[in-house]
Amino acid sequence: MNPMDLATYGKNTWCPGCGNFSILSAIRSVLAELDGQMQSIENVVLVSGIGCHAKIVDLMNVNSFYSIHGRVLPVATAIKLANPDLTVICFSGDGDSLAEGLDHLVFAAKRNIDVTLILHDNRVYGLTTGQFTPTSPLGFKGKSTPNGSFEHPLNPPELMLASGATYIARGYTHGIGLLQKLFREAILHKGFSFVDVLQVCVSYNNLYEAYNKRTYELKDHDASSYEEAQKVIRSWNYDGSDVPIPLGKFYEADARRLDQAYRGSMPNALDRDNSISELLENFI
Ligand SMILES: Cc1ncc(C[n+]2csc(CCOP(=O)(O)OP(=O)(O)O)c2C)c(N)n1
Ligand code: SF4
Ligand SMILES: [Mg+2]
Repeated sequence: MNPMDLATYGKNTWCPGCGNFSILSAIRSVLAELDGQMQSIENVVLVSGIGCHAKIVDLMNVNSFYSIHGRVLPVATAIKLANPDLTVICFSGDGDSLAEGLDHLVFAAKRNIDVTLILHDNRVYGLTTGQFTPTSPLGFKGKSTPNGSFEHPLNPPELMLASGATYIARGYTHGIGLLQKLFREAILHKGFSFVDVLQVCVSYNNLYEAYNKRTYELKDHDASSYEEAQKVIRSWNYDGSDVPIPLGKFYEADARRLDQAYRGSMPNALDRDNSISELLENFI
């Protein structure tokens, strides 16, 4: 399959220079490559939230569900539990999954549900034109913080490590080769996989210069060690300090998954021989 086989005639309204173009290109090539290797593209479902990031599903000729702001993971969880044979990939924003949808993100990691979440982390509300988000740096000046934000940013990979995610990585939209590698690994990983993508929003939070100067790719990092992962993740706290920013796979582990456990203990929801009353009997 050719990556352009996954293109649509949808109108692309992203600003010229937006980092979302790299995410789109990377996911198209990875899914085209995995088609047939992993399973057919017909068994892949994309789920998005609401924001500039979410428009990606309009541009992908793949089954998709355009959900509502903050609720990408409840929809993805339901799809995976109803049909565990599907590969479910979520596209979410930093506002989407770290503000309104934060509890869903923590619980998806805690449950280790076998879905992938790609976070378009532009560290701003892009679609609503420039308000600060949980990953905006201290002092960020935007529409809702004209005098600068007073809050310290969250460190999403650290939150994911503490919550139980079993694949955690960070990419940057100026490094498409690494993005492809991380997307491929995350999709093939069995369990909750989280890829934080430093996605530059050229219109409201243009961090190209800082990221080009400070990002580096991890070498000789032991991703099987929780302690090593914690150390490298904590080496940059999304603040404005001039420290190097590591990119790559931080952590990968094998652990019990919700979809596995659920399938073992509940009748298959897709089996038409199971009547609703039979299913409900499990809860009495
Ligand atoms: C339930 C609900 N709450 C709030 C909004 C308003 N809203 C739409 S997009 C958005 C912010 C998007 O920011 P982010 O998730 O970071 O995505 P980006 O646009 O930066 O890709 C908000 C607050 C909404 N549409 N629905
Ligand atoms: S507002 Fe920002 S995130 Fe949205 S399309 Fe434009 S550059 Fe991209
Ligand atoms: Mg955003």
